[in-house]
Amino acid sequence: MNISRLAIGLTGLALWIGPAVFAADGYDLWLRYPKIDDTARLEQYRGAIKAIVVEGQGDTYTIIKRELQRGLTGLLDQKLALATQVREPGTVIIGTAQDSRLIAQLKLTDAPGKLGPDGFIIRTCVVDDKACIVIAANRPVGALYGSFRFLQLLQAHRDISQIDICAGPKHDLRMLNHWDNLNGGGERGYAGYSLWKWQDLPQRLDGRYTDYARACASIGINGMVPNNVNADAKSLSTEYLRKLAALADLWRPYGIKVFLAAKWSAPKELGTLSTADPLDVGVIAWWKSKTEEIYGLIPDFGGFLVKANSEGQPGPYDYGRTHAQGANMLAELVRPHGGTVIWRAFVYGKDKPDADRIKQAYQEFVPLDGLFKDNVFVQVKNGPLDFQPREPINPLFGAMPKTRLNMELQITQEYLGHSVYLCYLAPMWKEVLDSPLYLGELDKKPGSDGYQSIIAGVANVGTDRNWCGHHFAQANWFAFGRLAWDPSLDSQAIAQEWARLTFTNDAHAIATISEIMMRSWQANVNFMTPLGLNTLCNAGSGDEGHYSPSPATRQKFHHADKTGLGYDRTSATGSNAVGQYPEPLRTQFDDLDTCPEKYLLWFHHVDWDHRMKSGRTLWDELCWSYAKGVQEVRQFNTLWQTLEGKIDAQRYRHVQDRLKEQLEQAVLWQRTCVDYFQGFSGREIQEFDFSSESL
Ligand code: GCW
Repeated sequence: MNISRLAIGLTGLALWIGPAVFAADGYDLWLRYPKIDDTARLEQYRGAIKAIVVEGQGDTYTIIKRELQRGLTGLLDQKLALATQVREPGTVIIGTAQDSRLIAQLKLTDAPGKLGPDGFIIRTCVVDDKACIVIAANRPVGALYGSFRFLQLLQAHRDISQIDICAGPKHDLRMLNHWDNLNGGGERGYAGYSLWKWQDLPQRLDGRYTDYARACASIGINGMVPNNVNADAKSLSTEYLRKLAALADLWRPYGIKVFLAAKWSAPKELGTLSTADPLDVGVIAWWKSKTEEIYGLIPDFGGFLVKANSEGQPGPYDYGRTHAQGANMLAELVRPHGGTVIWRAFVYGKDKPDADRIKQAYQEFVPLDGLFKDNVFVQVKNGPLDFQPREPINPLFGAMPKTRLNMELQITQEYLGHSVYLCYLAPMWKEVLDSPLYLGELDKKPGSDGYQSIIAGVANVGTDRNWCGHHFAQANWFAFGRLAWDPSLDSQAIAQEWARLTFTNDAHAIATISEIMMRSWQANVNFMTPLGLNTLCNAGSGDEGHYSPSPATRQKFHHADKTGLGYDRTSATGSNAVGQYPEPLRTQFDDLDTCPEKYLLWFHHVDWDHRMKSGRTLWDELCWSYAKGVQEVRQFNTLWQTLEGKIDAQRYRHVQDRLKEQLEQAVLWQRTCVDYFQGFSGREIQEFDFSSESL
């Protein structure tokens, strides 16, 4: 065959199979925009959406136009006109009252105040006697969020004959923390390498930076820290700040603000100083000029995130100063620029008096309440230990009434099976987000940075083609965005919405996918760390760390002995960590009879023969939990098989393979832990028959 004809033939083939191949590899996340496959809906949409009017000018409006054209062309499978005025019914008008004459004339009175700077309205309105859909906001970025939401309604086949949505976010700053190192590696990342190619910046901008921003904006994420909290001082060097500025410029129109994780010893490492004492005039002068340099390059720089005096990181304690003194020094410097200092409360380490590590953050931070400047946030992990499969809420929430606290969640599955286990995290996050202790934090006074509330999630994205390693890990990125916007949302509703956008609108598939998702977290808890156990995994900071079972090396976390199992944190005989909780939680956790069984071994050392609510002894309940966890994963495998042919083969097989591996892991966890604990209990291992349970 003639070579050039072969080449043409291959190109044709690639064009032909291209979109299908890419559609199924997960790269498009929940932004796939396939043609609506429900004929009645498609007709409704085609009748209701005929043209788009975007009157505003500027980069954000360009992005809005591009996204709507891309989305609507895909979903409706027809080209859409960009109009300048309302010529026919079915015109979609997008913008703000300031930028759009059409929107200004509608006088949407409930917009200001309720929506805030980021909210939006999507509403069916009559404009110039024609039925139109209006997407209105107070700022262009709100119109962008509204446009994404509108496309998502269509992707989920929602009825749009009379829409009236008015949505403003509950958290002002909804941010991702990337634990990425400057050399392209990352800490606790399980989806390939870091997305940020520092060596290519600022000249070369990888196309994924834009797709990342699109994905973030589509779920309302508006802030990010690109570098690891175990920071490298080099990220504050002029060379790296220029690189960061290029990213900030690219992401600004998407509404994404950049922050930096700052290393406390930077004045010594980058400068010529011999100290990093926050009260030293030379140190203050160094940070001042650094801060000014940053704002010169990035005028809307968000501020600093700091991990200090924890796990070997330097900090103000090295100089006999407190966290407040450290945070306030930086806060004063970023304040004139509207910046924020986010100071992490995840502290533990050497020279600490209390043997029970989970008490340390409270002990160090509560006495500092009222001493932090008003543009400081103290960033607190959801639980008091460290992103375990399940933890009770961190008692710092509610304990510092004069300080703004913000929650740090972990989207990356450090302790929940990396990118191998299917584990939908929204139900776990909801346990803390719904707690009155946390909800109180959202009503504190805004600071000089304008923020009343922040929420941070440790990101799970990397260079893997599907961004998150496991296709279902995308759901956790999505759910984080949704809950950051509105923490009162229901986990199952988010799961179903994600399944519709990401996979299909087929009713059986949505029901099955969301069913697996909703059961997944508890299943993982059961086969890893049931009944309030924690940290039974292997140690290590590399890729394999915190993955496999290793209870024998974790005595100090589970305290197993001949009499029983669990960590005594009671007031009478234990470490009295319960004393850090307000009433009624304190008494509830302290009492063996009222402590919820999901936290039992977190707070109590319990006799092997203790009677559980099920009627089983603790030992039998432990065996049952591990067996139940394994059984659940076995069922996920069976349920998933019912989806063959309902979703594309590529993603079907990928998930199927991971579920098989998860089952092998679950069995390994069960055997290892049950055998190990049997060495203490000396009791027989019960077998459980789950065969009568339906799927
Ligand atoms: O969960 C632990 C991780 C560390 C991490 C630390 C932290 C960034 O094992 O890798 O360091 O928490 O949150 O600072």
